[in-house]
Amino acid sequence: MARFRHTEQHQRRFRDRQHELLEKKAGETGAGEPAGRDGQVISHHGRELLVEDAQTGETLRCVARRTLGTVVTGDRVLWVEEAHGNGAIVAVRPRISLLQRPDPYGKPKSVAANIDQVLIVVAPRPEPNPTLIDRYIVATLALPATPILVLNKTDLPETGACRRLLDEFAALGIERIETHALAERPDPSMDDGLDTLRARLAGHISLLAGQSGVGKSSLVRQLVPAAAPAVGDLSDQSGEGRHTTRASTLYHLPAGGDLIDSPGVRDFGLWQISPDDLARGFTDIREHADQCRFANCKHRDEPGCAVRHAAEQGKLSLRRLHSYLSLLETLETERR
Ligand SMILES: Nc1nc2c(ncn2[C@@H]2O[C@H](COP(=O)(O)OP(=O)(O)OP(=O)(O)O)[C@@H](O)[C@H]2O)c(=O)[nH]1
Ligand SMILES: [Mg+2]
Ligand SMILES: [Zn+2]
Repeated sequence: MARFRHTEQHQRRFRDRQHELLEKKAGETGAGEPAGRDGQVISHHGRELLVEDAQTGETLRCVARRTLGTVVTGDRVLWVEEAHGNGAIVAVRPRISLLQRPDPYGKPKSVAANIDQVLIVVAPRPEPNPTLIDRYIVATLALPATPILVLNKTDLPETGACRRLLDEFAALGIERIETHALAERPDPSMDDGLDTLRARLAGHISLLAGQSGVGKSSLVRQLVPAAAPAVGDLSDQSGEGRHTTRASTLYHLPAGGDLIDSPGVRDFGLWQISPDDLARGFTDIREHADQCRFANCKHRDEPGCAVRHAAEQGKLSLRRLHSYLSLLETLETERR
C-alpha cells in the first residue's frame, strides 16, 4: 500500500475540514459524516486514546484519524462512533498549550495539551537531578504555564538536603510546596501539604511531571479519591508491586480543575526553545547580566562579566550558570 503523504495542500484541506467540523453543532451532519460529539482525551498510550464524552461522562477507546497529527491527553476533541463500540477522533479543538519533548530520535513527543500549570515533583529518593528541574522550568514558562516545585516524601530523613538543593530555585520566585503522599503518616501531627496543593490545583489543568518513583501517582491517589485505576485505564502495572505509570492520564479534581499524571522520565530534553525562552527560565542569571561590561556578553569568558562575578561571590548558583551555558550551547548547535 502506498504510504499516504501529507502534502501542504492535503494538510490545508484537512485543516479546513477540521474547522468545518468544529463549527458545526454536535449531531449535525455534513458530507455524509456526523459532525461528532464533544469529548476530552483523558488518556493516551501510543496511538490508543481514551476519550470522555462531554455529555454523558462515559469513556471509550478511540483512534485518531491519521490526518489529525498528534492527539494527546488533555485535548478537547470531536469524535464519532465506529464499529465495536470504539470511536474515532475527527477533530481537535484549538489548544491553549502543548507540552512536547524530543524523543530519542529527535522527533517531538507530546506529553499533554491545554495545561496551565506544571508540578515538578522531586523527592529525597530517587536522588533529584537539578538540571532536569532547570529544563522543566524553561519548558513550562515557554508554554506558557506556571511551574510549581513539589518536594514529596518529606517523611524521609534526607529531606533537609533536598530542601537545600531546591533553595537555588528560590531566586526565580517559583512556589515550593512540601508534601507527604502516603496514607499512613509517621507523625500524625505532620502537615502533609495536601491542602496547600489542593488550593493551587483548583480550577487549573495541571501536569504532574518528574522522575520515576518520586510519588506522582501517589499524590493523585490522595488528591482524587475516585482515582483507583479505572476500568479501561490504559496504564499497565509492572511486576514486583511497582506501579510505574505507562500512560498520561487525566483526572477531574473534586474542587474543579484537572490533574494529569504522566510517566516518570529519566531525562527531559527541550523542544523548540529559543534563547529568549531559555533566558526566561534563568531570571537569576539575567538579574546580573545588566551589569556585564558588554551588552551582548555571553557570560563565558568575556572580561567584566557580572554574572560570573556574582557566581564566584556566591550570589548566584555556579551550577545554574553552568547549566544555562550548556543549554545555550545545545540550542546554538541545533540552530546552526
Ligand atoms: N516515604 C514515602 N514514600 C512515598 C511517598 N509518596 C510515594 N511514595 C512511594 O514511592 C514509590 C513510588 O511512588 P509512585 O507514586 O508510583 O511514583 P511515580 O512518580 O508515580 O512513579 P512513575 O509512575 O514511575 O513515574 C511508591 O513505593 C510509593 O509508595 C511519600 O510521601 N513518602
Ligand atoms: Mg506514576
Ligand atoms: Zn556576562
